[in-house]
Amino acid sequence: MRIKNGVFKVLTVMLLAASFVMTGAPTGGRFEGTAIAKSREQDKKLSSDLVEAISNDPDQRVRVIIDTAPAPNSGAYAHLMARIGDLGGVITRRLNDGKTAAVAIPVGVLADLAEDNAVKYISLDRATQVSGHLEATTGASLVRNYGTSSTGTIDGHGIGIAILDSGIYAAHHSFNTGRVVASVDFTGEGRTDDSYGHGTHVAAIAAGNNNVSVGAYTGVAPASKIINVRVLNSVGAGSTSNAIAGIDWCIANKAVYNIRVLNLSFGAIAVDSYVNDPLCQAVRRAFDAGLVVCVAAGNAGKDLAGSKVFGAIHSPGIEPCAITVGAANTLGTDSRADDTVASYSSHGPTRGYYTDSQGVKHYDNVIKPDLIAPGNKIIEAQAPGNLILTGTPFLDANVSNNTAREMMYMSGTSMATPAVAAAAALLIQRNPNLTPNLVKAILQYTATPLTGFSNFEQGAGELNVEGGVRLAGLIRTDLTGRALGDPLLSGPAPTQNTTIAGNSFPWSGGFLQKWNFVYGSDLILKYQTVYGTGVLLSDGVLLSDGVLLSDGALLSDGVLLSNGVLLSNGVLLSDGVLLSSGVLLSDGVLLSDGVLLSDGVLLSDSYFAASVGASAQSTLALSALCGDLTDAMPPEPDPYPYPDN
Ligand SMILES: [Ca+2]
Ligand SMILES: [Ca+2]
Repeated sequence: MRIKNGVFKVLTVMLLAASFVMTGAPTGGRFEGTAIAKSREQDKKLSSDLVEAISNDPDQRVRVIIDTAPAPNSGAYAHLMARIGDLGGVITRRLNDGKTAAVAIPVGVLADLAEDNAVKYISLDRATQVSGHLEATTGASLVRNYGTSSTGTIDGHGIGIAILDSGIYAAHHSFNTGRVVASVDFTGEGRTDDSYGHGTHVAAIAAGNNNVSVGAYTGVAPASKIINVRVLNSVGAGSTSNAIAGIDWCIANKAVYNIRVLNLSFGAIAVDSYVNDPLCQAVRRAFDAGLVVCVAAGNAGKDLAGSKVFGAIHSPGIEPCAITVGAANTLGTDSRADDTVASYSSHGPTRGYYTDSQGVKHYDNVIKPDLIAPGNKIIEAQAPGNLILTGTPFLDANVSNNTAREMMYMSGTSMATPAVAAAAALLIQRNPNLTPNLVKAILQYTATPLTGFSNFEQGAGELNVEGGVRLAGLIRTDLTGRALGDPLLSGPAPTQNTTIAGNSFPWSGGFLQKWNFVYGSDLILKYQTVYGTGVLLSDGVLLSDGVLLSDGALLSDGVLLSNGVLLSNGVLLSDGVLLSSGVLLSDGVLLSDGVLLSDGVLLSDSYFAASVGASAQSTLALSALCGDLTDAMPPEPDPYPYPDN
């Protein structure tokens, strides 16, 4: 249970008082001298946050608790109850043998009501909430107290997350105050706000606080620093060169803002091999500089007919060093038992290619995404008057009349990615020495696989912040100079499952290589060379002409390979798609899902997204933005403008 911090209230009252002085005497009847005197008299019967609410917006309906003086069977009591109704109030519950009433009522009438002798005291019915849906279902709410005396609460404090997007509406109360520590524009428009509406939503998923709706929309890392790197313009478009400039700015300024994580919720259809793709090369530079780079997988998981499409991971999600994120659908419940992969979430393998001197195309065919996270119909911060909402007004969640507290729905791998970026920030806060490779390994190892989806759809599984932060805290902090096979943990091995919302799930227990999945407890018990710098996590096992190579230099003995392996030319070596446990899907499932058999040859119900025309792409993009039409997290009205911190 979380109660608003009293310190914040005091601070806010001071700020309100200051603004009152600066703006001079307001006009309007309720601020006339006699009204002020009257309200001060009645303040004794009103809780201080209600007094503040009256001055903020007298028309706002609030939930209050009214303590009454007369006996519940008296005439005075009956008169009071009738008066509450006359003033527009609705009694929602009677408590304490009727002496206390829970009432929904316009806040502006409460000063008058408090004059009634039958009223002893009126206080705000302060909503208490365990956590918001996003925090709860990712397991983020479970790790807040996993810190140490040196880390403090695990909420991202001190860690910088760069949001490379369409800008951020920094005045939204989800970011109060001063959370956006830097804003820089690379679009040439000379602004860093968010008229498109995408970046504000993305930033709030990663780092929004609990101000609105009593924490219903708290982000995964609600105290982290937000770095607003605007690379998408007012219509949500950007160039590769803008994005590269933004990434290079983050590398150059990482020490200034302690930037440890980059969030890239954008991408383009992959054409070039990641080896030649300039955006992938920029991502690699950031990775080499010690930054974790989280990238959206893309929203091309199906065609216009709704058929599943494989091989449509966007660039730079095709880059092996990136953490490429697909979208899960939580169906609005905190439990994972009903979760699925969102229909639009792009599936692997990656299809960037290069053409050799003989004119033969060589496809990358790397297994992606790396993991999935909630991304369907997520309610988060709304930038006022934004273009997305203008075009699709039904995405308005309408939780508040205050534009600085308003929320909207959005869907897509763009929404899934910041949850993972913020999770990475929490891991780094818990164990600041983690390399980007180890962050990626931990996030995949602790992810929980969903039944019925292959690695091409969900990677290692669904984001599990509880398991990730717990494991990060067990990993030794003196990683420099470790040799292959050295102990990785500072203590005993953890229990490799996580319980969220009453359901317990095993971890995936492994992570993806370029063309297969490795698993086994030795991955967390022993230091692996792929956890270091100068290599990629995915470099541990390679294929050459269909022969597996594991020379023991990058992965220790005892690490297991899954049986199903996708060869670099797109042919499946064995008859199955990999599952995290190493168990193979049956041939029938494999075929009906339309996995590639060889380059350019597709099974009946799938095709590459690249074959879809531009207008079809925009239709698919709109469809993804609106999300799968399932149950989702419900709008939670902002009950009252709570003090902002
Ligand atoms: Ca669920
Ligand atoms: Ca609205």
